[in-house]
Amino acid sequence: MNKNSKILIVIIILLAVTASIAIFLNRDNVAASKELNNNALFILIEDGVELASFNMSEIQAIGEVEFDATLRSSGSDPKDHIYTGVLLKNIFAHANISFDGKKTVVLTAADGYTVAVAIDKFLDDDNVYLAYMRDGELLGTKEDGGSGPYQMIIRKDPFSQFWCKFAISAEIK
Ligand SMILES: Nc1nc2c(c(=O)[nH]1)N[C@H]1C(S)=C(S)[C@@H](COP(=O)(O)O)O[C@H]1N2
Ligand SMILES: [Mo]
Repeated sequence: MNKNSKILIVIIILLAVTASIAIFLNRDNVAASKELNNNALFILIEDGVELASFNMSEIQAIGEVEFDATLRSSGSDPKDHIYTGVLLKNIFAHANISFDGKKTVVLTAADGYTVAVAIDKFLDDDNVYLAYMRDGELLGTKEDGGSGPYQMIIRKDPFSQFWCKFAISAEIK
């Protein structure tokens, strides 16, 4: 075997070892990020009083559905996606929070963004969702370039500026 072949074999072995370590470390990352996503809490508030909070598996158990919606990001063409989530009103109902006499639901996000949804729209049958997956992948956090862990989506809204990325709480009042 000549010198060049030996150098080549050493390089190949080094690359294989590096790749294995990367895959191994990433396995931990994937597990950690799943854990982080599942631990993310969504808080329900009624007239200024925090009444309940749920993690991702609790929200899933309330009634996970898949639905399509059109994302209109600033600076790109509208894009249809399949989202996975739960109707926001079902999460409130699950916490036994009453809709009687309420006028609006205000979503607050981790970046300080807030969106108000009128009660009629909120009570629509197939419209206002709390989503956590898009096209089969977790939405991810703001830090890792995602739009979650939770994102409030108004399916029938032609203006997705009324959607709420990084949603952490919803107050009904
Ligand atoms: N938390 C949060 N939600 C948000 C925003 C935001 O800045 N912060 N921007 C809104 C706007 S203006 C649009 S068009 C949609 C899509 O945002 P994107 O352009 O970042 O995809 O999210 C909406 N929801
Ligand atoms: Mo926007």
